[in-house]
Amino acid sequence: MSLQKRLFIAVDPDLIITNKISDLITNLKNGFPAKGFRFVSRQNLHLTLLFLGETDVCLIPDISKKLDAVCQKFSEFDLTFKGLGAFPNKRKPRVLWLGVSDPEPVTALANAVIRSAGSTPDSGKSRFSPHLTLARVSDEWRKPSSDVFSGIFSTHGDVSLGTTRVREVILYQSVLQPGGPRYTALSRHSLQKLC
Ligand code: 3AM
Repeated sequence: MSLQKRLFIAVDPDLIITNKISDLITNLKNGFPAKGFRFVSRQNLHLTLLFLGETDVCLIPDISKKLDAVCQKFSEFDLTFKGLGAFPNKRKPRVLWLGVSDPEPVTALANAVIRSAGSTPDSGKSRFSPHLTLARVSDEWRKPSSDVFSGIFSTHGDVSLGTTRVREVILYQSVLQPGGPRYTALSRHSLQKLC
């Protein structure tokens, strides 16, 4: 049996934005102390470009090579985190996320990463919607009557956390553990420097 790792490809917010997101999560926890939220831990905050799932380890060098090739074609860019959103909707959220106000560069990068992995952007599972996951909501809390969610969106819906410079794309391994996933960077791929 071949060895597999659970992989995904992401970009990370810089330290200043990570601290601000972490403060926002603390505010959400204090303002809406609902047991049904599983907030993302500080060290796991990232914006996923593509989830690869269980992948044969012998494919990792090729994935890294393809990410290098993609990153040679893209320059560093700015990403501004703004606004709370939810999947599948704000009334019965399963995932609570932080949006971006300038989606074009990160979407172009994600679509190139998706293509390099052999998928077609904008088709079903691969469709990219830029977001940074803040929390996951357990099923018993996904009630339409819950005023917790309307409170969250009316208080923090327009939150504006500032801009991060995206300088690299990271191939992560995700190990699922009872206390939450542990993410390890397997390779880092620099975008082209801005002059
Ligand atoms: O950063 P987000 O939350 O968008 O939701 C998981 C996370 O993305 C996603 O991969 C990222 C790192 O775990 N993910 C996990 N399992 C998934 C699956 N089966 C998945 N995405 C699609 N299909």
